[in-house]
Amino acid sequence: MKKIDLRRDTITLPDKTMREEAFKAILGDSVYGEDPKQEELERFAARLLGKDAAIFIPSGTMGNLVALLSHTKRGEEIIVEENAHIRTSETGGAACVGGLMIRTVRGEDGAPEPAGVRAAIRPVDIHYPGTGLICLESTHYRYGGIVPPVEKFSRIHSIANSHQIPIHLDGARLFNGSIFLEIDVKEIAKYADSVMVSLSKGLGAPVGSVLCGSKDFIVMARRFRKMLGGGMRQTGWLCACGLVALSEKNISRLKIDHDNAQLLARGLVDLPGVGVDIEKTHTNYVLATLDAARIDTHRFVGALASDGILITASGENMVRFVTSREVTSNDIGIVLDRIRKLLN
Ligand code: TLP
Repeated sequence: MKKIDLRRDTITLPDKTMREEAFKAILGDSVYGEDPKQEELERFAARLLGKDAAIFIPSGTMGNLVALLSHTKRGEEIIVEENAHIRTSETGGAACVGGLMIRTVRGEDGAPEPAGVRAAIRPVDIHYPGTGLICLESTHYRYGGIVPPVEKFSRIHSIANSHQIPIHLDGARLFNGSIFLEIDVKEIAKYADSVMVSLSKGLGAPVGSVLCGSKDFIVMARRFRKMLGGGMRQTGWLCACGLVALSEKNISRLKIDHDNAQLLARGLVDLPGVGVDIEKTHTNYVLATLDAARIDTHRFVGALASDGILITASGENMVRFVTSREVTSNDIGIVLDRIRKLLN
């Protein structure tokens, strides 16, 4: 029985080109700037994201944390969307390691409401922490990979500028966002002073993220990456995979994942007891609500798992499917058939 894994896009394995490029890479000690592939990846990523410099970091979580540490001072407050990954899913690193307070602003479309951001910025007062940073996220993980409108980012950027507060963009899946919006990734990244992009999700590299920003910011980031233990040595193998991950051909194939998510979403809405908001299915995530009177979420997930179809229960009556290069359109047909049978 073929396993069809729709739990996450982090399950993606390096493809043949990545493995070949990794094998060929000339290696050096990257902590001393002597790994040619890491240098090449960092230069390439900075150009691609429209920033002056970049740094290769072992994970998205560390990339975000390094950004927070580089932008802020202990005791400051950062503004994030209420369900931002930085707040919900990064083990409290901002508070524990950064000594930062988190102020949340809700934003149904994934971007914190600009008026709320404006109101959340602290005035100068001896009683208040200073506002050190505003964080954005695209695509938004908790809201099912939706792509916040860039127009909102632009408004937040103006507000931040007028208060001289920097912006960090958690762009773990930023390329999915640019494909959905049909704009260059720079057109999103330009609203942020720093941006973190994951290489190890839909783009398929085994490990890593790149954090991009100004030259001075990256100098700080190098210190904090080292402090957190993220100064690796012969990174060339990983960075060779990262360069393939960021190639035009590899990025543009993310559209296939989006098409497969649409195929799945459109198939699911026709099934009894299943609801999907097609309008909110922007990228490679499909969130489906299950009618609790007819379907028990955990039994549903369990029944599919026993057939080799892996999905995630993402709340009481909600399941999540994530498409990736490991899943074909044919697999989506199999999944829909199986769910149809299960519900009938
Ligand atoms: N998200 C993970 C979850 O935490 C489980 C996943 O499986 O996709 N920002 C965003 C928006 C993310 O979705 C993630 C990963 C990260 C940052 C952190 O990246 P990693 O996993 O590389 O530390």
